[in-house]
Amino acid sequence: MDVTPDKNFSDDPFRAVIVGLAHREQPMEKLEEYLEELEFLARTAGIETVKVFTQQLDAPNPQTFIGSGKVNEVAAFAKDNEIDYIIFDDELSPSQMRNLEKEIKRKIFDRNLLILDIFYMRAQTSQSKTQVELARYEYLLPRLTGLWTHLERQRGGTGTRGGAGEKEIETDRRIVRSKITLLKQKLEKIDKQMHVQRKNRVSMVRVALVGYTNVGKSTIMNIVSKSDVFAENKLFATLDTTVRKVVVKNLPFLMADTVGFIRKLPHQLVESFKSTLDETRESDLLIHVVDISHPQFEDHIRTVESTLAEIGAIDKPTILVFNKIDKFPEPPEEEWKWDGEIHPAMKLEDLEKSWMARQDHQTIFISAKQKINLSKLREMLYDKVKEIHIKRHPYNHFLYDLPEDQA
Ligand SMILES: Nc1nc2c(ncn2[C@@H]2O[C@H](COP(=O)(O)OP(=O)(O)OP(=O)(O)O)[C@@H](O)[C@H]2O)c(=O)[nH]1
Ligand SMILES: [Mg+2]
Repeated sequence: MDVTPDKNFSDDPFRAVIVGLAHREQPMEKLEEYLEELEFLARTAGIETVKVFTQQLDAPNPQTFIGSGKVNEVAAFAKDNEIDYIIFDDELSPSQMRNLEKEIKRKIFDRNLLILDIFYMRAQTSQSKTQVELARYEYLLPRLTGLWTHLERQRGGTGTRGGAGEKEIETDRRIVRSKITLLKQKLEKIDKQMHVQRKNRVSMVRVALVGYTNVGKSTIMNIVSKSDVFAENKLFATLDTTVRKVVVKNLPFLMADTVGFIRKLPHQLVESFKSTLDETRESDLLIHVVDISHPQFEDHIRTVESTLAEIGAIDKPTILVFNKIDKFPEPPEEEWKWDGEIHPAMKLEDLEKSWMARQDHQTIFISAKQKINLSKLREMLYDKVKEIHIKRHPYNHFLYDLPEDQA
């Protein structure tokens, strides 16, 4: 079989080709945005994108997703350019994956698999490790092919190629099925413990930071709680929920930093991350953080809201925090346009006006990095949390005495 030998993580980064398909439901300009995000995801997984292929079809090809001519083109490129992986932006059916692998002779990833791999690399606690492992096995089970072999299974994350026959694959399937059963049992046990832990702190108001990945949730958590949560310019820097006790003035409450959302989060992941997301579901107040400097921030808001709806956490009081105003790309003066609607050539000032005018959520514009408007955010948090706190504890227990000058 035409596959080059394995690489180690210490070697050069893995080399990949990205493939995207524009069709009736996904026009080319949307596709280009999505592929940019896919490239960022690949980079996060330590994979370098060497080339991007796109194709326009009426609908995906049921056998190979893209057309057969394009398959040959990708295969030839992969052969001539030492390509390790072929990454597709959309979910591939098990048979599409198999057919593509047979034709191109490279390991095929789709967006889901890539996200699952990144989660796998990032998982820290036994809860998130178990959750990701379970989600990954469930996704892989119908997709086990010659190139996803027993080696793959030991290694777990991205990497490792080798061939295997149908018999070996059948053995693999059996092993994977029994692993799934074991992981589910393990997770149930962990979930029970976590539930008890959460129950033990019900009396304090609980606030959860939610939002698209890489918007600055952990940075805000660090500043507000003065803690040290891992934040960096990579997707899914945070997988495990971190909860900190925060005190603003005389008011203590709990603040949770949670996993970021992304477009097309694999269903298996949302399923198995339900308990991590319990922190969000059980919180009293959401801080929905948005990266206002990102050209697709409105798409991001929609993705976050629909994921929140999926886990049953949408109807909560919410503060909408537009972060990274320092990076907001102001349009050139001659393009300024302001008619009360939201559109691309808007100044930050006008964007603020139109969002502030909306009644559904409280809104604030900040820069966590440049420390702009942070005291206003604290103030807003204080008011909201206090409102919830007083409703819950009308006799005021837990509120510390304020120093005289602040009373
Ligand atoms: N320019 C600018 N960058 C910021 C700001 N806030 C955060 N960042 C940067 O954005 C990147 C992502 O920040 P994180 O706090 O890790 O974001 P997150 O939402 O926790 O990301 P995940 O945990 O990966 O979902 C980091 O490189 C931050 O330094 C800001 O106000 N302005
Ligand atoms: Mg984070």
